[in-house]
Amino acid sequence: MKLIIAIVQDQDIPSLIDDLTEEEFRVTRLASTGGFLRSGNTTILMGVPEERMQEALKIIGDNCQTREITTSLLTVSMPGDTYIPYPLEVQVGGAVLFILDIEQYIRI
Ligand code: 2BA
Repeated sequence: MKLIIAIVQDQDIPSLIDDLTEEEFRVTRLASTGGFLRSGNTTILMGVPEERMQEALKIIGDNCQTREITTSLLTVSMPGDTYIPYPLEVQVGGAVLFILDIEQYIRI
């Protein structure tokens, strides 16, 4: 058994959860926030049998798109304590995955 921790853009979540649950994967979703953009994203937790890992990764890959996001997070400081927003383009996603070995999976 493996644990997939996946950080996914909110827009991709409805179709991703539909496809995973349709294929009888168990999923928990948590509201999360990216440290860099400081905007909402979703973290999903999935306990997956090893023999179904490729299937799970394919569904995640098929549903999570890469997007270019323009943010004005950075500022340029000017004389007199004035800060001018500086547009910055970043590429977000598809999904960021952490995959861990699970010692035990118990449902009582
Ligand atoms: P954010 O931290 O809001 O980052 C959004 C996107 O901004 C990142 O996309 C990346 O392209 C860029 N970025 C992040 N930190 C940066 C930095 N210090 N300098 C320049 N650009 C930076 P992704 O890499 O696709 O990450 C999407 C979200 O996944 C992140 O949102 C964060 O919530 C999570 N994430 C990514 N890598 C992570 C890691 N190593 N540990 C924990 N969370 C991670």
